[in-house]
Amino acid sequence: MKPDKSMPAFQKSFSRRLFVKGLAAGGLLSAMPNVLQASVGNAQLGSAPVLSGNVVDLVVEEMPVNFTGVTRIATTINGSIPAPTLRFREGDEVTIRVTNRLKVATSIHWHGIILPFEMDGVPGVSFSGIEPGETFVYQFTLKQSGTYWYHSHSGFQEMTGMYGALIIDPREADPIASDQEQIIVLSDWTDEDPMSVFSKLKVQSDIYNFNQPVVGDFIDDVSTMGTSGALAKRRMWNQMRMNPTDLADLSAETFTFLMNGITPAGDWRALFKQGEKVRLRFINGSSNSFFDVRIPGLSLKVVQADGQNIKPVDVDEFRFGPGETYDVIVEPKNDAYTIFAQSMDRSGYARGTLAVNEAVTAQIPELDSAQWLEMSDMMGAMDHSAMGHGMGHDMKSDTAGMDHSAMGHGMKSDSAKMDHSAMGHGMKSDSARMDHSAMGHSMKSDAAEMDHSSMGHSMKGSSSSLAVPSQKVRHASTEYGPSVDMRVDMPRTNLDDPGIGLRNNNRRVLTFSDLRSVDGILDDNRVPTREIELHLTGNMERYSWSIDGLEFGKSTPIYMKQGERIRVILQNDTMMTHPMHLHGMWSDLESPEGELLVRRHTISVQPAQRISFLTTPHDLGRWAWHCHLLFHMDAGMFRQVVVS
Ligand SMILES: [Cu+2]
Repeated sequence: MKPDKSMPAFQKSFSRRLFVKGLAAGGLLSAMPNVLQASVGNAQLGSAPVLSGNVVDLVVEEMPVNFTGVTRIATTINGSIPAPTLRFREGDEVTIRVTNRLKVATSIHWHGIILPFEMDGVPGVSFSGIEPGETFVYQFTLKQSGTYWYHSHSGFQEMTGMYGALIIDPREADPIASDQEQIIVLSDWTDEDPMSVFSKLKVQSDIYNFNQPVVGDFIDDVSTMGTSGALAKRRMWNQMRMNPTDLADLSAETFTFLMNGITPAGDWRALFKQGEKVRLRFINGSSNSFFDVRIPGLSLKVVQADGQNIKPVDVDEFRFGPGETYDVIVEPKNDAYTIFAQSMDRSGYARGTLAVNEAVTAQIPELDSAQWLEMSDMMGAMDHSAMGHGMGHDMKSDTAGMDHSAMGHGMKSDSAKMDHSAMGHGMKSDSARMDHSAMGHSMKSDAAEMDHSSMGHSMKGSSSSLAVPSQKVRHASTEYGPSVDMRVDMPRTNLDDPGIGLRNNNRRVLTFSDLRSVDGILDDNRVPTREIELHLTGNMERYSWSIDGLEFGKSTPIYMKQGERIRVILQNDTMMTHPMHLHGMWSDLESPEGELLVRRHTISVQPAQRISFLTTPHDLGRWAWHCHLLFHMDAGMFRQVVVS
C-alpha cells in the first residue's frame, strides 16, 4: 500500500492481499448470526433477513464491523449489511416506519420506485430528513413490480452500509419462470472514513489509481509504434492533462468488494439442485464502483433491467454501475461456479459461489488486465485517422492534432465572456424545441457551432421534427469555466459499445442496444414536445463534477410540466462513465433513430457518449437527478427537477 499518514501503523503493515479480499469471517460484530456464519455452511447465510407484509419497521444505527482485520463503524438498518430485503406485492400500499438512532440525520430513498415526491426520501429536496430520535413514516402504493433497492440519501451513509434489496412481486403470476431465486447485492466497503477519502480525492484525484502508466508501458509503446510514436502518445496525454488509466476514482486500494455483505475471502454461497433454473437478481448497491459480472461456464439470460422485464438476451457478461439492477436466469449443470464481479478498473472483485453443496468450489478467474481509455473515450466519434492521430495503429509524431484547442475543444474568447444570467432566458433561440431550463443551451454559441465541416465530419443536420434526437452538440455557456476540463464536440451515439475493458474480450457482453422492454412497458408513444440537453462535466484536476459546468450549489432547477413528453439528451463531456439516476419518473432509453428501447431508472453514459431518453413526469413535486457515483453526486453532479 502507498504510505498514508492518515492510517494507523498497524493498518499500513496489513497484508494488502487480505485487505482487498477481506477476512473469511468478516462482517458485523454484533448478534448477526446469519451474516457471521456465512462461511460455515447454509445456503441462506450471508443473505439479509427478509421483511414483508404491509407494515415494516426499520431502525438505523451504528454498529462495529470487521471485514479486513480492522474494526470500523458501519451505518446499518436493523443491524444488517446489506439491510433487510423488503419483499412487497405490486398494488399494495405499504407503511415503512424508519427510526433514526444515529447522532446525525438520516433518510431512505426507494430507488426506482414511482411514488409521491414527499416519500422519495431525499433530504432538502423531498423532505427535511429524519432527525436523531425521530421516526418517519413512509407510505405509498406500489405501482410496479421487479427488482429494486433502497439506500440512504444522507451524507456518505450509503457507503458505510445503508443499502438493501427491495423486491416487488407482480400482482399476477410472474411471467419470468424459475425454480428458485437469489438476490445478489454488490457493494464496496472502505475502512477509511468516506469524508477523508473524499478530501483526499479533492487534493489528488488519482490518489487511488495504482495503475498509472509506467516505464514498461512506454517500452511496449516503443516496440509497437516506434520511439517518436511512443513519445507523441505520452505527450498527447500530458497535453490533455488526462490519464488514460483513470477508470475509477476509487480502487481496491481502499475498497473491499462485497457480495451480500461477504468479502471475497468469505465466499458467499448459493446452493442449487441439478436441473434447476435459477433467477439471480443482481443489484449494484455500491457507492462508487462499476462491476463487470460473469459466471464462467454459464450463459446469463438477462430477463430484467432496472426492475422492468425485457426480451431475454443471452450474454456471458454484463457491466453495471451503482443504482442499476439486472435479473438473469442461469441453468447450472456442473457442481460449482464462481459468480465473479470484477471492478471496472480491474483492481479487485467481489465473488461468490453457486454450487450443489457447501464442499465443492470453482476456480476464481484472474482479473482481466486493465485497458487504457481510447481516443474515442476522450473525443467521441471523430475520425482519428483522418486527423492524423489514430491511437496505436496510425500514430504520427505530430501531436498538434491532439491539442484540444486546435481541435475546437477550446473555448472562444467571446463565449468565455458570455454571462448566461445577464442574457436572461428571453433571448432568441434558433430553435423552438430548445429548452431554457437546460441552462444556456438555447443560446447560439460560437463554440457549439464549431466548424464540423472543415474537419470532414458529416453531422446530421437539425431536424424540424422531434421524432429523432438532435445530434447537433450544444454546449452551455456555463461549460466554459474552471469546472470543465474537457468538451466533446463529436460525441459517439453508439449504444452497442460495452465500454472500456469489455471491448473485444471474446465474451458476449450486454450492451444498451440489446435491451428491449417487453410490449406494453413503454406506455407512452407520443413524440416529445421539447428537448432538454444536459452535459455531464467535470474537472479531474479539481475533482469537480457538475452538469453543464455548474455544480449543484450554483445550479437552478430544471422545470417540467406534469404529463408532458420530454426528450432528455445526456452528453458525457468527461472521461468517466456516469450512472445517471432520475428520481420519480421513468427514463425510456431511445436509439439515435428515435426508437424506444427500454425503460430504465438509471442510465450509464460512457465517456464522450451522447444518448437520449424520453420521460413523462407523472407526479408533481421536487425530484433529484444525479450521478449515482456517490462522490460525483456530492461534488456537484446533481440537479433538482421541479414538476409543476
Ligand atoms: Cu458521475
